[in-house]
Amino acid sequence: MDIRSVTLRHMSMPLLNPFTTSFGTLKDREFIAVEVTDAEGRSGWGESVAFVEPSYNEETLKGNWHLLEQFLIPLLGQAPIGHPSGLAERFGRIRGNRMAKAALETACWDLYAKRQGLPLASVIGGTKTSIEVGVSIGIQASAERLLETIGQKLADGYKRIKIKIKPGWDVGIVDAIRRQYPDIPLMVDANSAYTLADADHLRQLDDYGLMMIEQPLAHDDLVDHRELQRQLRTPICLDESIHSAEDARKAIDLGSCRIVNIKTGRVGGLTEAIKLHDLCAERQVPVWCGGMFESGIGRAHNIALSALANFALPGDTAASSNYWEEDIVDPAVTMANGRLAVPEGPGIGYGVNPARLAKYTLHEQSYPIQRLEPNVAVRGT
Ligand code: OSB
Ligand code: MG
Repeated sequence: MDIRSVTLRHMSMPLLNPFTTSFGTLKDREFIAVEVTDAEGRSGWGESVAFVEPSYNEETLKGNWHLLEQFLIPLLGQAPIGHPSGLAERFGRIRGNRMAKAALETACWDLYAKRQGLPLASVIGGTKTSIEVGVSIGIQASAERLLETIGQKLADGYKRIKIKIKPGWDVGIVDAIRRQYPDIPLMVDANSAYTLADADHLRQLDDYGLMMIEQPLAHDDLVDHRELQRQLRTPICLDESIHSAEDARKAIDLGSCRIVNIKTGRVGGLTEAIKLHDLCAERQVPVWCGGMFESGIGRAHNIALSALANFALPGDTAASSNYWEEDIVDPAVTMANGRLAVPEGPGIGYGVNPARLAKYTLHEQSYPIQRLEPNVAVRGT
């Protein structure tokens, strides 16, 4: 691929409804949109899902910008890029900072697929033509408000409901939901709000037929999750604790979880996400695609990834209308009967709308990539 420039845009899009988790409330989604452009003027798109504050993980929007500008974009220019599956290794000399890596790596995957004239989903081996969708609902002001929101999302057609929980907003709330909706596919996500000392309390959740409890314990823990899983009938799903296929192997071997949430940003890109998917498939551990309030760009990548066969459970890949008054892609991501179609057009299959992109851009910067002759010796490679 002959990549000639990378453009970073600091975006800010207002969420339709503020979203509260055990770690805070979000009103405007700020993120970095990454555009890579080749010699023919084709563009590939990715987005960094890092938040402004390091509250979900240690990465931040500004930290990602720094990593991209000072380290990752220069690495792109260091040697010719054949296939995007080679980028993970090239970025491997940089520790961590997986969301920054994923932002640039996924943009290159989109460009690669467009150059092949193929949908990204097929390029990565996806076989589904549509995917099942769930929805994640934040902590609400009251139980009544939550039940009302659940009712709306079920009417919209979402195939499973996930609610955020924290101490004081957990067993009682799940009980209230089950009284009204005894049979809906339901799960909870704690975003690390508990410790092993809460095991007795969390065991009460076993009475409610939940599909899973997501990330109950510390973001960096596998050992206590193992102990908790031994005490719970409800499957534990890990999100924050899994950064790679290797982490998943260890978690599965230990018995720390029975389900894995895959987020491309959290694991450093599509190549690692696919590896993680394949490892879990081999171990017969179902996976599903998590969400990070992506714009249409990241959402389109999530849809392509979810086309892989072992994405066996509905993901947090809701339609654009769940988040935005207007999305920055055309067409908006829409759902029919609880499913999203996997696009058939080249690359991510959604176009970025220039006017709406500009409207939500706070700041942008382009970085030229020096053209390399294939046989030029490159320092450090
Ligand atoms: O833990 O899955 C999570 C959003 C931001 C950060 C972390 C999480 C979430 C969600 C919402 O649950 C997923 C979405 O709808 O994009
Ligand atoms: Mg989660």
